[in-house]
Parts: sequence; C-alpha cells; structure tokens
Amino acid sequence: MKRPNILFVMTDDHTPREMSSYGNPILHTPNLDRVGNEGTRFNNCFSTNALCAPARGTVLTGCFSHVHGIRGNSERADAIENLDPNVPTFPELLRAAGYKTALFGKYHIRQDPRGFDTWCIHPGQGVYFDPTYIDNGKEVVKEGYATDITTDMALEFLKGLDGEQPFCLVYQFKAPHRPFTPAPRHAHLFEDIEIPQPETYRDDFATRKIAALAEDMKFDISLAPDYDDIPEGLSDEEKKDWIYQRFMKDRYRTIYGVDENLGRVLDYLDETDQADDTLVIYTSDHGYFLGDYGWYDKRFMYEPSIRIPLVVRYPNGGISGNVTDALVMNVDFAPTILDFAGVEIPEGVQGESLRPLLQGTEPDDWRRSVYYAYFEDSWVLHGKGAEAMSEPSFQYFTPHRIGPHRGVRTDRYKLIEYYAEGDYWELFDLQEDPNELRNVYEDAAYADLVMDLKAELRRLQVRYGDLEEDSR
Ligand SMILES: [Ca+2]
Repeated sequence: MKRPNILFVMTDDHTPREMSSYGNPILHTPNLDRVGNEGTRFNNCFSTNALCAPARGTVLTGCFSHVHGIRGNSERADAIENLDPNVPTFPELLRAAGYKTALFGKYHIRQDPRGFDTWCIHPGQGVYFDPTYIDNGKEVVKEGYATDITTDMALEFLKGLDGEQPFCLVYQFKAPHRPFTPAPRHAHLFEDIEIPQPETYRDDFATRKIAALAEDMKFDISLAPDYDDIPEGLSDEEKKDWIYQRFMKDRYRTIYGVDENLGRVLDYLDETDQADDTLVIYTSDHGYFLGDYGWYDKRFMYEPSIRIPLVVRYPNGGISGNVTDALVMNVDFAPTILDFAGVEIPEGVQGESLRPLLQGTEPDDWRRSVYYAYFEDSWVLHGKGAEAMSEPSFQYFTPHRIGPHRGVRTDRYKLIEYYAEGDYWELFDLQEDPNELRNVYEDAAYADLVMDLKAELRRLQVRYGDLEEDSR
C-alpha cells in the first residue's frame, strides 16, 4: 500500500469543549469536526504534562517528559530543558525513511527543530500580529495575522511538492493561546451571545487545599491587565463576569480563525486528490481552565487541563466514522504516525500505536489507566528558598503556585499525589463527581480503592521509569 502523507495539526491550549463535535453549542468548528466525522473522534485523550514545551516534546518523541528531557517551560534562567538529542522524533524518523518533512508555526522548544527539510517557527510563544518567525534559522517579520500566515506557509509547502515523495507536514498554531487576539474579521463574532458560566465558576475549594492556594490562577485577577477597556464602576463580581465573557469570546474568535484556516488546507487536499492518502491528526498540547473553579491556565491534573481533542482521518487507512472512549495519551501520537508510515517504532517509545482503535477495534489488553506527571518550572519557593523546601510547607511555587504532582486516572477514578507538599493526596470519583469538587481521599469507604490506585500509580511510575522524587 502507498505510504500515507502525514498532516499533523496542533493548536495551543485548545480544549475539546471548544469544538462542535465534542458538544459546544455556540462555537461552530466545521473543519476541525470534519476530520473526526470522516475518521475517528477520541473522547478520552489526555496530555501527560499540561504545559506547552513538555507536551510538545512528548508529541514529537512518544515519550514522557522525564525521558525526552523537557519537564517545564524553561522559564527559570538556569534551567536546562533540552529535548534530548538521543531521543528520536517522528519527523526525524520519517525523514530518514524518505519523507519530505516540514514544520510551520508554533514550536516552543528551545533548540532548533530537528528532522525537517524546511521549517519556519515563532520564537517562543510568538505574537498574533505581524509576527516574527525563525525561517530555517533566520529571523524574519511577516505582515498579517499569525494563524493566516502559518497556513499560507503550509499551503506553499504543499504546492511545491513533486507528488512522488510522501510528505510529513507539522502545522501548529499559536492560537488560541493568550492574550486571545482574534483576526479583525472575527473580532465581532459572538457579540450578542452570553457564554454560559461553568458549574464550578464559584468554587470554594472546600476539600482541595492545594487548589485553594492557587490564587494566581483566578482569571478575574490575573487576566485583568490584558484588558484596558473594563468599564468603570463595576463591583468585583460584575468585573469577573465582564472579563469572563470577553475572555471566552476572544478565545472562540481565535479558534474560529484556526477552523477557517484548517479548512483551506483540507480543501487543498481534496482538490488535489490527496485526502484519501493523507493521515490527518488534529489535537492540542493540553487543555485549559475556561473559568472552571474561577480559573484560567492549565498545569493541574484536573480534567479541564489534561483533556485534549483528538480527531484523526485517513480514508485509505481503514478509518471511518468511529467514536471511541478508550483511554489514550499524547505519548501515543508518534508511534501511531510511525505505524501508519511503515516505519519501525523505536524501542524507547513509551506510547502505543492507536491503529487498532482507529480501525474500530479496542484490543482486550488496551490500557486501563493513564499516567500524569507535572514537574513545574522551578523548585524555588518565593521568598523562602531551600530552607522552606525541606519542610512540607505551603509556600508559593512559581508560577501560579502549583507544585509538582503526579497521578493516575482510570475510566472512573483519579488519584493525585502532591509529593512536594507533604503527604497530600486527592481522590475523585469521576462518575459521582465529574467536576472534581469532592476529594474523598480521607473517606474510609474508599480506603481499598486508594490502596489499589496507589499500587497502580507506582506500577506506572516503574513502567515509565519516573522514579526520582526530586529529579532536579
Ligand atoms: Ca500550550
């Protein structure tokens, strides 16, 4: 069989809740949905470390953060967060197997991209308007809106191909990362619509003491500086509601820009008769708190932060119209791509190929739990330093005061260990409490379950080799 082309599409911080096909009644995403409707939609796909750079390392390598080397976002001046050159990436392997490889848009890994015949990326986070790009090592400024420009480059690459060599195009958007800045043509969408507030908008954190300390996660406090047009004279509650509406609408508008642009690329594949032979994957690096618990941002192992969209299409690969609830992770993307391309999956890869799930069959021995590990960017506690580190204190971790934690999630339960803050744990019954408001770790009725889940967490730590208590 002809080797498939690969079109890997990734946005920044996009949640499944912000797609029509996952149930959003307001934001219409016909092109993002098209991929899943004509292929497979995954209802339970998770990021294994909900932060930009580590998640991107995982996608490229099929390995967890502690193996590929990027545990945090390298925000600490002395941090060495390098993508380990000895851990191969899927573009490198595809290129060696004869694929023409290209990368455009957001990359957010400190070192230059490896394994691409051509690349043009935003430095770091990038900006939405008249963005700077690093074009194969050389800095250039391109006029216009980042989502459009990244797509123009992707299309230019596709149009320049000879049709003989299969391609692997890694096409990644800055959107919808904050500050959520839409294209002018989308700036007035949703103007007359009131976005509903999430059920947990006013959480009191009664049973989650670490979460209660994450003051900096509150969007009405932390996002206020992003807006210079907040009306005067609002009460604190009114101001929070005003920011929420604006924050959500601007996000939706930037996502609308992504959907529209992805449509241009999918249309091009149709027009050139390449759609049937192209494996299209759409996902995001991690999720986002959309006012949940009164928060924005990500990092915590709660559902809004770790859930990611995953839709996959490849008509000639035996994929059509499936929806699956199987537990999958972003470590699975690289081995899936290699599997379909007929390239041997390196021994060190920690994910599994999703091919059977994509083709409509869940293997009997498919995983029953997923692993999560957030390492934070720094062990430095604000104003305290090493002295405070030695005790189970509740000082301020940078940024957002979210200390390192790890956990296991099954189809029904989630156990989280905050190992740097004393022996503090959380257990949620996702069936009874899908919003994760009631930590039942101390509840005697769950004692046996806690024991089982702790054993499962330790089993996964051993299996994936994540055993160091303090890996810095
Ligand atoms: Ca991100």
